[in-house]
Amino acid sequence: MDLSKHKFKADFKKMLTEVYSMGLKESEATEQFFTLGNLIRSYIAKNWSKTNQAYIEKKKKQVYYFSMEFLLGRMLKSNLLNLGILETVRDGLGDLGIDLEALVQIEPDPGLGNGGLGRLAACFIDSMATSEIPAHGNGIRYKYGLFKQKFVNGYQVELPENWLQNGNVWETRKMHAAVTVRFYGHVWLEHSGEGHLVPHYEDAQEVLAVPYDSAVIGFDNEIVNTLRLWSAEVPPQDESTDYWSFIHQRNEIESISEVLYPDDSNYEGRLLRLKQEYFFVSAGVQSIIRHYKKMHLGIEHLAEKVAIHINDTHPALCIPELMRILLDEEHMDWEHAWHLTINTMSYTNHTIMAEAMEKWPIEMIQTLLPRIVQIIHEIDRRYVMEMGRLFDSKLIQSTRIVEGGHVRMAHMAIIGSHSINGVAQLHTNILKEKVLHPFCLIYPSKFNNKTNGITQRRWLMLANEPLRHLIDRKIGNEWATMPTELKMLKAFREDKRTLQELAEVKHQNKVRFARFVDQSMGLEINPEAIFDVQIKRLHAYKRQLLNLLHILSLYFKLKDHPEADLYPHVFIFGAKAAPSYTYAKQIIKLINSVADLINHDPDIHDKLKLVFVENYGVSLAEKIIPAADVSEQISLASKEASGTSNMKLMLNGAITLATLDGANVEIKEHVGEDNIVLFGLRADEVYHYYNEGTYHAHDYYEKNQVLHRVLNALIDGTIPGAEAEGNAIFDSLVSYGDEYFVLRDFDDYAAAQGRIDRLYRDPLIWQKMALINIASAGIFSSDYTVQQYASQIWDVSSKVHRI
Ligand code: Z57
Repeated sequence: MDLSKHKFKADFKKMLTEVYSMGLKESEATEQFFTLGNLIRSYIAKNWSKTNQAYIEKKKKQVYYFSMEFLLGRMLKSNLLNLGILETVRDGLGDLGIDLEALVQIEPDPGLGNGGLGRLAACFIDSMATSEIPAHGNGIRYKYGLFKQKFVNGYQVELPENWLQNGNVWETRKMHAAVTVRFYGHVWLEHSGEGHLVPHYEDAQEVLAVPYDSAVIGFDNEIVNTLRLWSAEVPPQDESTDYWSFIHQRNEIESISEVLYPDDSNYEGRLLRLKQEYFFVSAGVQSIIRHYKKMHLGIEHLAEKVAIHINDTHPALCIPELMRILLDEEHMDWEHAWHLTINTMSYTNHTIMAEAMEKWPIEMIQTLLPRIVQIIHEIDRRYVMEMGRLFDSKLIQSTRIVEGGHVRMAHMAIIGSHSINGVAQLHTNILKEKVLHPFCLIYPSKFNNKTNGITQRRWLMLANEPLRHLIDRKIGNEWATMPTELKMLKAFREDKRTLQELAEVKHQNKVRFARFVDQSMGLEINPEAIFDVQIKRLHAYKRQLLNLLHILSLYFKLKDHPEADLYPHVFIFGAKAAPSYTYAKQIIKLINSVADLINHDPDIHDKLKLVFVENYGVSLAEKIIPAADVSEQISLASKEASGTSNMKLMLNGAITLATLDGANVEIKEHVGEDNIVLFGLRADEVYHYYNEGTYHAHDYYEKNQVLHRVLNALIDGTIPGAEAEGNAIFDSLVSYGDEYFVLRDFDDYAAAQGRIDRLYRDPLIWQKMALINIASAGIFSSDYTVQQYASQIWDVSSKVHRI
């Protein structure tokens, strides 16, 4: 938008007096932040309603992205950047004696997600608005986001994250758009006068779903889409309501949108979680139908104008909920309703891990959602009947929805959608050939791949301004919306000056991060060292342990040979563990204890440091990623569906140290073997071990001297403070089979780390690798990912930029 600095300063001062009756001098950062937020809202108001009107007038097909999680991160700078007024505002505030960065800190980081899945949804809504896709997010307005992590004596302690404490400037409560969601009670079907069955409900609990809308601003294109998050409230009561039963009801109802479940890639079958899932699904689908009817096209054209996307199985109840509305409220016959439902729905699978697969007990759904359970049974019955004519009964039994007293949500999502996609090529292949192979025989054409992506605007333009300016000087700024233009940087691969400038940018970011570590943890780290980064949820399959065992081996090497030729290293971890995931919490404690040991050992100096940052999340990622030299992507091959921090780190010039898992495979294909450091088992080798049952972890303990010593350190008192954890982890590796092949991959990993150490010593070689990584990262922009969803799954228009 057009905004002169002069006008901005006048607007800002006016808003400050209007909202706070304050002059500049009396105001503090909090008031200034809210003032700026309100000003931004006033700037976008017109385009927001213009966008919505245009969608209705042009009768555009709309996409609704249903996700339990939207891990947005702070929105102030992102909104300013997308509006094209970041520099004007920074400058204008500066004139008024206000530091924009100080205001940025006031905004709470809305942690409405756990990890990759939630952050992907946030990247997608940014990219969808920028790509001019008529698409909106639909989710839950949790009162408490993901817990705040503290380390107390090296143990993870969880604290509530009250992000709404001071209000949320970006949201608008939309009372008139509230809908009612029904739980519990009894339902029976009766013939109506017009010859169809209508359901009657008795004793149902009614919950009022109130939407809070936030603007999703496209980059430099006047588009403003909507993120709609639902909050659970008590419906208006009449005079007959008993006061105390009302209070009781209120507590129960408001608990629905109270808190985000802190499990990532892990299923916990809690009733409240099921309530959450149906709550936002029912509210969202009802509100879509209400909105659709404004176009007066007739319900039979729904699938031509609406696409509903299911982010993992958490919103899979969309399928029976849409059926319910079409059958019970629109009085459509089953076949017609089913046809519309399938054509409307599409589903993304994000994992092959069995423990993450949702399986809800049928009685639980029966009690909570009596009408929905009838519809699920009928979908299942018809599937068995109709497919039973075409395929053998074993295949049908293994793919049906209801089995062993449970509803298999992935099966429902596949049967009820026209598209199912994996999130990286390898992941999609494993789905088709292994995990979902039976479905692939039945519905081969439903399966497709959409490799994940990230938004380069947040993860480079905002997080790494020094690099952004260097790139702009070299190749211009078209990469803001045409990210593969970054490939033009390859022309500078032999240009010593550019490589030197790149090194200086990285160094500057490392100094900045080192200052942060010093201030927040009282730990000095050397910016000349290799900054080796592993940032992601703590999960056994991601193998933070492999990294840690190697760090211990370096430590012992330095103890035995203080003169050993090791390039100085700082190993940086950031990770939250699910509160109920004991093993992950033991690993956190062990890492912290090893950090204590190494960081305080006077023999080690600054050859080796271990930093475990507290409370890793989007805001910390924005600090760490620009400072990273090495990107640890070391999951057991086949287990990480895609990964997305691999893409963010590469985009910021880190070298990937990786197994051939998830999107690492595609990163390798784009940068070439010389610009990535690979190690470890391949996915097919892992499956081979499973089939043959020939992995014997204990042998690696016995035969590998380095490993033997490192593993013994876990149980012989070498690591003070983590005796119990050391023993449990030792047993998991040595005695109980080492489920994720940590010991099998150890030697190969250590050798790969050795290659990193040698490569880093030649700055020209290293910076050339970094440059090629940045230049090759454009293809992993979520702009391209959502454009492919738009054309290949949703059948909606988008502004497609040439790849
Ligand atoms: C989650 O963050 C992911 C998968 C899940 O099934 C759940 Br539940 C949460 C992650 C995958 O582990 C990553 O590999 C992937 O990059 C990310 O989803 C986004 O697709």
